[in-house]
Order: sequence, then C-alpha cells, then structure tokens
Amino acid sequence: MRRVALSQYLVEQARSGAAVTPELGLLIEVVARACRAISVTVGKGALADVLGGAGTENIQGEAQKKLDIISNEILIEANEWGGYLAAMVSEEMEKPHQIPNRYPRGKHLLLFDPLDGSSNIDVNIAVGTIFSVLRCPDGVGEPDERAFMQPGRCQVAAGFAIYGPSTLLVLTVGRGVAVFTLDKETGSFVLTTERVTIPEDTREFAINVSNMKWWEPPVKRYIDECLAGASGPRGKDFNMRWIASMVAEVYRILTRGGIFMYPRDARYTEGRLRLMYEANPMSFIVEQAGGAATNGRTRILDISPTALHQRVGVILGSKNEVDRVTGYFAR
Ligand code: AFP
Repeated sequence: MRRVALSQYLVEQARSGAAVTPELGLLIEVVARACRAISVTVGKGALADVLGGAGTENIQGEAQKKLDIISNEILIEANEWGGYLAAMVSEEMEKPHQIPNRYPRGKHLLLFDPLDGSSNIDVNIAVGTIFSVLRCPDGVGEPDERAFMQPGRCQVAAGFAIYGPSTLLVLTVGRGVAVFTLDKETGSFVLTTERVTIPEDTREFAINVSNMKWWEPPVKRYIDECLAGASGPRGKDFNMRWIASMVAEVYRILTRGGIFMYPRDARYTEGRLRLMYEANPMSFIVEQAGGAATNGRTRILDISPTALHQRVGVILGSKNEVDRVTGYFAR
C-alpha cells in the first residue's frame, strides 16, 4: 500500500467530494496530534506517575483517573486556538467549554470521551479516545447545551484512537471508514486500511454477562440462543469477548465482525454508555463500515438528544446480528 499520511488522506477525501473543509481537516489533524500526545502519556504509565485515581469525580459521579483529567486537558489545550471550533463538550466536564476570547471561533462543535475504558488503565489494557464533530447552528455566538442537541446523523466526522500494542486512529468523514497507524518514529498517522467493511454475520458476541439478571427478555433470548450453540436455534457455536473498553471492542468488530451489546436494563434504565460522545460516534463509524447500531428499538443516529450527558442502550456491529436483536425487541 502506498504510504499516505492523515493530512494527504484528508486532502484526497476533499478532492473526491467529501465534505472535508480546510477547517474540518485542521480540526481532525489537531485531534489526531492530541491523541498522539495522550498515547505518549498513557505509554509512560507508572514511570510518569499518571496511574491511579485523581481523588475527584466527574459529572457522572464516577471516580476520575489521573489520565482522564490529563487526557481531557490535552484535548482542550490542543483545540482552543485553531479558530475552527465554537465550543467543546467532554465526558469530564459538566458544561460546554467555551473558546477563550483571545482566540477566533469557528463553525464546528467537538465532543469527546478523552479516555474511554479508563477503569482498565491500572491493569494495562487498551484504552482510547472517542470524538464526534457537529456543525454549530448558524448565528450561535456562544454555544450552550442547546447547540449540541443534534441527532447523531448530523455528525460531519467521527473517530477514535486506541492505545494498544500499536496506536491507531479510526476515522470517518462520511465516506467509509479508514484506519491509520501511528508511526512512532516519525510521529505521523499512516493510512493502513483504506476502507473498513464489517462482515454482516458473526459468531462472536460481546456483553457483560454479569448484568444478566437485569436484562430485558429480547437480550436474554438472544444471548441464550448464542450460548445454546450448534444444538440450539442458531445452529452454530458462538465465542464471547468482553474487554470493558468500547474502543477495543469496536475495533475488533471493525476487523473481524461481531456484536457489541450494552443494552439498557433494570439497573441502567437509560443505558450505561453516553449518547453524544460514545454511542453516536461509534454508531456513525459502524454504519459507515456496513454495520448497524440501535438501542434495541431505534437507530442510534436517529435519537434526538435532550441532555449532553444522557445515556443510551447500545447494540452495534454485524448488520444481520443487530437486525436479529432489534427484531426480537419488535415482537
Ligand atoms: P470506563 O471509561 O469508566 O472504564 O467505562 C468504559 C465503558 O464506558 C466502555 O468503554 C465499556 O464498554 C463499558 O464502559 C464497560 O462497562 P462495565 O465496566 O460495566 O463492563
């Protein structure tokens, strides 16, 4: 494969008709550079005293890891000056972060989970950064929460970085999904998969089975049938994975198919994952790669948000499996 760096990919996407304006292209490149900086910091681990809890809680009432805060600061500082953003939203901050008056404002809204899977940090399991880009409504000078209340189908770009054995950037600007691998010697993200396609069928499901007692009947039915295997109604055996880092689960599904499920249940009555900066970007990516993403009843990208940090049930991955589960909900 010819060696194409992220910046060349973005220019070529724009030339071939993608809605990648110079402003959006710069935004994506800056976010990628911020992810590179996060990758370096995550990689230092105990050597840089960045592991463990920060002793604080985020808006979700969840204990923050030191790296949650560091990653959030890296993304905020990297994106304030560029003149392409009207405001930012982060899992780690209650309100939208306004662009300081000393910098120009732009037309985009950036949302992110700065470090997804951070409960895995201290046990050295892959974590990542998830981001979503919306357009700021015209005429909005200082965007408050209302400016962000757009369904996921309005996203103009989405992506995630995964800090694993290699650092990867998965990106869509609405014309398929590409994967870039960080060349740690040159510091650039190099195109390594030009167009990702998720197999429509799978034999692999990902769900936290310890939540079984709280599941709704359609979820219980689907998993029971997978576990029944070849002698059951599915007529084939299934494998299970659960990493507790959504970025790692989604990347595995992008590479070999599968279904990821974190449905709403009797405990997480709204769902556990956040709509705006986890479910929406991941659903945009999965659909762009030929997969499907619903909350069991509704296409995730069609959900009209009502709050920045609202949660949602998530069932995404290989289209035929997601359709099957959604069908069970419809009965
Ligand atoms: P943390 O960022 O708090 O570790 O949560 C990660 C996550 O949002 C998502 O990445 C995982 O798929 C899911 O939560 C894991 O949830 P459980 O810990 O309940 O299995």
